Amino acid sequence: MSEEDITYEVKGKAAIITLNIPKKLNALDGEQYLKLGKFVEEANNEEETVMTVIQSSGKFFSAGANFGDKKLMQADPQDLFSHEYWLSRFVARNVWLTNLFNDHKKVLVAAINGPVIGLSSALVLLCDLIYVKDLNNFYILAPFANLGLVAEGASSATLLSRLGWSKASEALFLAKPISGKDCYNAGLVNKHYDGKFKSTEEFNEHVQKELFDAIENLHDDSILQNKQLLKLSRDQSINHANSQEVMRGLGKWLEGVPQGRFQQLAMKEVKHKL
Ligand code: CO8
Repeated sequence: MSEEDITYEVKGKAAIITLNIPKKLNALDGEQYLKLGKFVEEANNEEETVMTVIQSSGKFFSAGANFGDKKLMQADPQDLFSHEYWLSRFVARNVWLTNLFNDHKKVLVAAINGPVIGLSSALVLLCDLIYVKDLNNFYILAPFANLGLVAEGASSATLLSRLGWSKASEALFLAKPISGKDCYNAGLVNKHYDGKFKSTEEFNEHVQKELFDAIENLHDDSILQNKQLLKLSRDQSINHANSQEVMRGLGKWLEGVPQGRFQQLAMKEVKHKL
């Protein structure tokens, strides 16, 4: 029996979503982003939980969109330049996923075991609490400018609000990785553990335990209402960025540049500068 690529479970007051594709650095194809979104939706509707934890496996949290996505690779070449294809596979999916993360009712936690790239990094930037296994083995890479794309997942808004203009400029204009230390100094990271855990599983367990301790004896409804209040001040910028990004992104796919770049990545002809 093959192992599940993404799993979902409820433990006490938390829904736990785990990315489980370590051999591909937890890169996600279109179907897997859809599955992740459906689990986030399920977690949103849980009656007994106050937190949703997204965790991963292996050495990367997620290397972003899977450049070997079968639906993309096996598509009719004509489709790859059509509005119909990209409206459903890109515009609708990104708007939906970004909204799901932004509008999530529970406290959204990312337990980060390693680097995070592309659309996955945008989703992490929409999380409320971010715990990092080892700052020295963590970076955020938003390589859109290197792929002929534009910011996704409202990252044009969240990179600015969470890292400041200068780091957001480096990330988006120069496609530079933002180091764990820079993320920590900018206030993005709640806590890091200097690599004291031997495995990602051990780290994940520890983060869950800390979270359960932290919410013990707190009033669930106050937590959830405070989440709604806190996000009020960011909703407008996230929603505006989301719609602007997908319109510009659609234009890029119709021009055809990203298709070629994805193929080059898949053939290992190009690499990102790290
Ligand atoms: N997709 C598929 N497989 C991947 C990916 C990926 N994004 N990243 C890594 N892998 C695979 C590699 O192919 C390799 O597999 P194998 O062992 O079978 O050859 C394995 O993971 C290990 O990778 P590397 O050997 O490359 O590991 P390195 O440590 O040398 O390098 C890097 C790590 C720098 C992360 C490198 O793998 C890399 O650059 N990956 C690509 C990252 C990337 O560009 N992701 C896409 C970001 S853009 C995005 O997320 C939004 C785009 C929207 C697309 C919408 C489509 C419909």
